Amino acid sequence: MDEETSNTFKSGFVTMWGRPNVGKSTLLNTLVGEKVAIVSPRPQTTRNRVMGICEMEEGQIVFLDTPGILKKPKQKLDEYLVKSARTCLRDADVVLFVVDATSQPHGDDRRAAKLLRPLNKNILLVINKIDIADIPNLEERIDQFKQLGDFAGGVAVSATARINIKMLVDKILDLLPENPAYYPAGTVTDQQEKLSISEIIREQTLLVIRQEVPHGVAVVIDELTPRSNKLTYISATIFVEKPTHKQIIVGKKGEMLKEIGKVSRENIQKLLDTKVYLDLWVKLVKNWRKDENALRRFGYK
Ligand SMILES: Nc1nc2c(ncn2[C@@H]2O[C@H](COP(=O)(O)OP(=O)(O)OP(=O)(O)O)[C@@H](O)[C@H]2O)c(=O)[nH]1
Ligand SMILES: [Mg+2]
Repeated sequence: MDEETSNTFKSGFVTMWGRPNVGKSTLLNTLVGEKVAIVSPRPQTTRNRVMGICEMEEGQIVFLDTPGILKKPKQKLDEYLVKSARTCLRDADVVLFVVDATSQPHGDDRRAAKLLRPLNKNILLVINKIDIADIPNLEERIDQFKQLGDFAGGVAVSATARINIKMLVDKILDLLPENPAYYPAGTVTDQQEKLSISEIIREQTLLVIRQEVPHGVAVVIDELTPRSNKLTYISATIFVEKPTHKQIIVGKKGEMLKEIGKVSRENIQKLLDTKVYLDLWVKLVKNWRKDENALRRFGYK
């Protein structure tokens, strides 16, 4: 290798793709080394394109997280999610097709794979959650996933236990074009502060609604005012679709809302590096996922 090629720098966009709940956002956070995307055990956690950057000597990788691809968009919000996910594919130099090793390929994996076919992109198959995939025939399962598309390579990983992450990064770098960095060194995400804060509150809310499908939750920051270098005042509203959800989120004597507020505040303090006073409200807006105006108001347009 001559000196010039050994010094090449690579940079490009890598889109996370796959059905809901396979661990795309968790993997993005692991690759970036910081929590930029929210994660929950419920499907359809991610709603916006989230960008996170991984930097190393050999290059800069810009990861784009997408909402998991849904079976059939039923609501206006679902249509928005699919559209937002597909936009991220357009810009991708490499696509990570993420699947869950703990279950067999299912219809949603096939559907997600099918959307990649006409694109003519380099796709890496990423088989995630191998830390809990306690099956004797992992090889066989990997072969089943390989049938879903035409992959430039594949790797079995664990986003939470950090297994084979370096191997994945190397495979991505191999496929990226030689380019100078797209973003200044040290950039981690382009996410606006307000959005990061509302996502932290939405994550904590999803974590408390155990028994109900949480898709009807949206969070809006009504006010964000630094009161001094040391204190930021934030007022936020959690919107829900059903009276029962409101009851669950508020909880007995407001206990649940207090807990959501407490953990959210701790996380927001870390993000802003100031003390935070957080005022949280819960409001009912029936059927907002079908309502264009509400979607716009909640930032999904
Ligand atoms: N054991 C284990 N759990 C994981 C791993 N990666 C993700 N998870 C868990 O899987 C669940 C879903 O993770 P997310 O990162 O929110 O999944 P996602 O693909 O982004 O989901 P959507 O945003 O809904 O499309 C969470 O409970 C994660 O903690 C892993 O490598 N091992
Ligand atoms: Mg996600």
